[in-house]
Amino acid sequence: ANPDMEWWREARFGMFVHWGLYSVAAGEWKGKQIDGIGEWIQNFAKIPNSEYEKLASGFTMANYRPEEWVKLAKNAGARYIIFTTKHHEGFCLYLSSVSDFDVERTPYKGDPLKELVEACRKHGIKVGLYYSHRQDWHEEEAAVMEKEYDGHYGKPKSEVRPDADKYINEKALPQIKELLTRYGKIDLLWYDTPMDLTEEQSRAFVNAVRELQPECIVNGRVGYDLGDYGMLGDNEMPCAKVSQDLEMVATMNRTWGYKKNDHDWKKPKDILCSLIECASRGVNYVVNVGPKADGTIPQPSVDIMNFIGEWMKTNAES
Ligand code: FUL
Repeated sequence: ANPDMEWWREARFGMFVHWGLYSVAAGEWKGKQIDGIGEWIQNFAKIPNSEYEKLASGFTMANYRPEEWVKLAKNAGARYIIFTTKHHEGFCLYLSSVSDFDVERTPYKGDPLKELVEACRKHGIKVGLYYSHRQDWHEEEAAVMEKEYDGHYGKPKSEVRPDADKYINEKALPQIKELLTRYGKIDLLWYDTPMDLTEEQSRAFVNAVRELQPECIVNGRVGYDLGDYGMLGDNEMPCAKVSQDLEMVATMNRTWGYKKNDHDWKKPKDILCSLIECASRGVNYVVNVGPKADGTIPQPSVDIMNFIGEWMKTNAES
């Protein structure tokens, strides 16, 4: 049975958070600017794991104030947050017993995911967890380092290592279980880039959620149309009113993960217009912030969220 989609349909607006070791690199490798979206830097700059891992010591989270993040979202009118628990780089933003490539390698003492989930609950914000279920560049079987970036969720253009089962059974599914059993109620599981997964493999990721938390919604990018709502590309807006449940995910500049030299911010008014356009078409809009390694959200993103909040005060129904 599918979960009740009511809260999600009513929400209409969410905030994405992309945070990981790529936030430490911030778009630069060995003094060179690396083109493209920041969270793909390991792939684009072909950084070996042994070197990439060292970024963990710079992931201080020294100014991480999850409650401030949650308030930023809430004040803007967002009803849910989607947080990268593990992006394609394979690094876990929580304490995992399945892999030691996790926050324990950072100077931070604590579990950032636990703290964020608690802050969300306290302020009545729904919790969405992003988990890269196919790509994991840290694991041999799931590395997909050869892929050219071709638009996020389609079939890979070039060679992929075909046997994902080991990674799925020994890392991905056990970690999904951790995420769904250790942090209380999770409202949304957000999978990404199914690529060459088989239907059976995608189904296993849906089933894991159904078994452990039947009320938890699964997004469309789990693959094969098995999720609870449809799928769009990154920054893709449907151009007409739709009858299907859809969600647009959007960046505020040209990257999801923090890049210190990306200053190409969209205008607050344009982001607000996208949100309104989505809502008028019956589509959810999820806007992204990419915090720095210390946990601070870039000021232009804060300004955009606050701009939306101001508009909400006078224009939106509560
Ligand atoms: C894409 C990913 O490959 C990007 O890095 C980002 O997470 C975006 C939201 O989804 O498919």
